This record gives sequence, structure tokens and C-alpha cells, in this order.
Amino acid sequence: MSVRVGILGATGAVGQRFIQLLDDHETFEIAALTASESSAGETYRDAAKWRVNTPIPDAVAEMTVGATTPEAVPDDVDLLFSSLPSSVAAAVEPDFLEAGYVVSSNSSNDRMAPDVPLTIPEINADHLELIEVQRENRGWDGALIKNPNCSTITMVPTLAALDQFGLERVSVSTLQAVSGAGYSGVTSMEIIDNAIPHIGGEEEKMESESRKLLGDFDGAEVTLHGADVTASCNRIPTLDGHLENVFADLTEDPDAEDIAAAMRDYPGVDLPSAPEQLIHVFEDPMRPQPRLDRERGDGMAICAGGIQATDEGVKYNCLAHNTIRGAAGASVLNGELLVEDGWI
Ligand code: 11C
Repeated sequence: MSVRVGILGATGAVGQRFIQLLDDHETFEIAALTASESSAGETYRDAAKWRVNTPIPDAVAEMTVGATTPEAVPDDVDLLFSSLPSSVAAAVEPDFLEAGYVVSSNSSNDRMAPDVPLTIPEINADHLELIEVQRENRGWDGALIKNPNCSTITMVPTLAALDQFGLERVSVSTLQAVSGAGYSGVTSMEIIDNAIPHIGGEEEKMESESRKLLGDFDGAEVTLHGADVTASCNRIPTLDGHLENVFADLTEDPDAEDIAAAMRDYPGVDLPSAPEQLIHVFEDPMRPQPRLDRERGDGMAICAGGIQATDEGVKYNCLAHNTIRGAAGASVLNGELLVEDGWI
């Protein structure tokens, strides 16, 4: 089966990752690219200012970029991936949904809307059924599905593995790569020999999105998970890969080996972009490290290490590639889930 897809916001940092990940994809064929008005009409090669570390795929380089409107996207496109800035996405995604498109979006608007599935296929694929509620509420033929913020995706699979021990409270402190800020944000050169102890809105996203992802869905609504989640988010001069230090209180008292086994054994899913092993657990206390470990599972795996069970709770580190597993790869995986579950 071949599904024709479009990318909204194709020239940005995440848009470029979409193009890289969709090159030679077994199901998806890129059929439309959109960007801001100023790029519309240009070839993708001219519009993109390509910065990904593989060449622009030939099939895409000479495609003409369209404006980000439903009229600019061919009718036979079945699925749109969105990496628009959230303020733009909030304004234009509804136009595409009203026009009947299914949109798998990385943009942060609407992630916490009660009728929008916020999904990581390995964690809460069942939440996709919220699309029925969404269509009834909003009256559109299309469907909107979101993936979470990259720092949330890095941590939540490890929390899902711990939940069998009774997850009560989570504190996390992040060390986030500069690529999370996009090309127009903080650059690596600007923060060399430095760290920035604040990322606007990031802490709130981690705190709320985690609880929605881990929440129970009864067919009509998601009840947020009862654990308290508190986050402190920091930018460091790493290019790609968010590293996070997690402290978790559990009702039970598993030892470090029980915790490692729970993470290692946490099941993956059978989708084309899913890693065979979702969580890689390291015993070497010097790992995971962004530069050494972010490409595991083609950038789609989660890494964990430094696991210690103490009287005060459990502590460990986790890591994921923020623009692959944490952004474009997450949306592609959700697109694959939409196909697998028959929504496309
Ligand atoms: C960062 N996590 O590293 C942000 C970037 O909500 O998808 C992604 C923001 C989002 O700055």
C-alpha cells in the first residue's frame, strides 16, 4: 500500500527531518511540500537551506513548494505531517481538518485538548480512538493526532515501564540540545561555555503531556495519570539528543535490576519506523551520552542508564534523539499507526 503524504512546514528543522525519514519509506510517498508565503513557488532545493547531514533526496529537491493552504495540496494526498510553528499551526491546521485531511502533527498547539489524541504508539495507541470523539465535537471529516514534546517523549517510555511498580511522583531535570530550539533560536555557538537554565513553556509541557500519555482512556475521555510530575528544563551546547535526570517515587520497592529489566522488556510495536528494542539500558555509569547513543535504533530508541534504587526513590538518566524520536520520527510513527489501524 502506498500513501501519498504532504509536509506542512517542510523547510524548517523538523520539516527537513521529515524529508530525510520519508525518503524510501515503505508506505509513504512525498507528494506535497508547503512552507511560508515567501518560499511558495520556489524549488525545495532553493527554499530549504538544507542542514540535515544526508543529501536532499532527488525526488524532493526539484519539487515546487506550495503555500500552507488546503488549496495548495493535491486532493489525492491522504496524510499530512505538520511541523509548523505552533502559532501558525493553531491558525491553519483546522483548515486542513475541515477540508478532510488527516494530520499527524508535531506542533505543540492542541496537545492537551481533550478530544485530540496525544500518542506514542508504544505507550498509548488506544488513545487514537479519540478521533471518533473529535469528529463528533468538531464536525470535520479529517483527524488531528499529536505527538508530544521531545523532552516528554524521552522520559515517558521509561515511566511507562516503571508504572507497574506504582508511579507516585516524578522529578526530572533536563539537559537539552540546541537543535530543539530550531535554526532561528539559540545556536550552538551562542551557548558554548554556557548553559541556559530555562526553556520557555517546556516544563509545563513535560508536566502535563506525560500525565496525558500515561492516562487511562475509557472510550470517551482520557483521565490524566495520578502521578505528580515536576520538571526543570535546561539548554546545553549539545547539537542533538536530550539527556534527562529522572527521580521517581514508587509505591513498591524494586531493586535496580528489577527496574532495568522492566525497561529492557518494555514492549515495542510492529511499525516500519519503530525500533526493535524500545529502551536500551546501559550498565556503564558513563552512558547514555548524546553523541554516542542518540542514533540507536536509527534515532528512534530511548536509552536509559545510571539506574539506582535508593531509600528516597529511584534515579536514572534517559536520552533520545530530539529531532528524530522526539519530533519528525514521532509523527511518522503516528502516521504509520493511523495506517495500521485503518484511519487512512
Ligand atoms: C526544545 N522541546 O528542545 C523543545 C522543542 O513542543 O515540540 C520542541 C517544542 C515542542 O526547545
